[in-house]
Amino acid sequence: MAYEYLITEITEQRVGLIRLNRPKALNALSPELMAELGEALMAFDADPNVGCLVLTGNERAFAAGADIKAMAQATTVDMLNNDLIARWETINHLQKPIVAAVSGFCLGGGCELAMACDIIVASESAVFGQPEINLGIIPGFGGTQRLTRTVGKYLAMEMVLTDRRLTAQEALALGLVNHVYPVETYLDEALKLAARIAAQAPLAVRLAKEAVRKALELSLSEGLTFERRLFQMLFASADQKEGMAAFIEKRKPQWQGR
Ligand code: DAK
Repeated sequence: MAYEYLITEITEQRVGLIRLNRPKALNALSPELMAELGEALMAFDADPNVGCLVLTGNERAFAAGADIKAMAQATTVDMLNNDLIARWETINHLQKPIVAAVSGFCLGGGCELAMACDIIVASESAVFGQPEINLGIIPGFGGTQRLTRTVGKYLAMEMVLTDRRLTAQEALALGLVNHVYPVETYLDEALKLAARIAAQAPLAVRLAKEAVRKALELSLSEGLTFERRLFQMLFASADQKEGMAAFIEKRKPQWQGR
């Protein structure tokens, strides 16, 4: 499908790549772009030829936030509009893992979008921040919640209250990103990582993602019970039989996704 604000492709390694493509506006996340992103995410999530997704921007900007020009005159009712929220929330409902490949500005809604992904690969030029306070607003898509759970209360407070920004190396040290690579290679490295995931048993990948994400929401005992149920469920899959038989027979497994 052709998009106006995105470039998408499926690689030979079963990775669904989505590039945000509003370079002149530093990939500001307009309602139109977010509508397309919601569609592209859902399409790749449903596509059996895709095992893992990668979301990226360009070298200068992953995304400099939600589109301020599109939001400047908005009312509370506009902001409560279900359609708008749904466009942003699609990423929270993906069954397949999604890797953010971040370079340059990763600010406001851009940082929140990256944090909504499952793994973050950054270039050395990436800058993470929540500058909403400069606009008289606060983060609205997880910037006070996901960021705090990752970097802790005190730093999150400083970032949200003063627009303190993190370099890629700081983000790496804080566990906000998985890897930092040179600008020339960060996207290839993100694609390689996604390809490794896409080569695994699809059902196990899906349930592993679900279980790890639940760890942030459930108590330990609820989480352990949840994990055990998913673990037990996988013993009904052909891929569990195949994976273990392949190990014993010293060969590569052939996954069927069922
Ligand atoms: N929105 C619209 N346009 C933007 C933009 C943005 N966020 N960021 C940059 N641009 C545009 C600039 O206006 C400029 O356009 P022209 O003037 O050329 O037409 C072009 O991109 C290049 O930007 P600059 O000329 O400013 O470039 P610089 O290198 O000088 O500066 C910058 C780069 C990233 C430091 C600067 O552009 C900047 O500060 N941008 C704004 C960053 C920001 O404040 N971001 C947070 C926005 S608020 C929600 C979901 C999401 C959100 C809230 C709720 N729900 C689902 C409820 C998120 C809110 C936000 O993200």
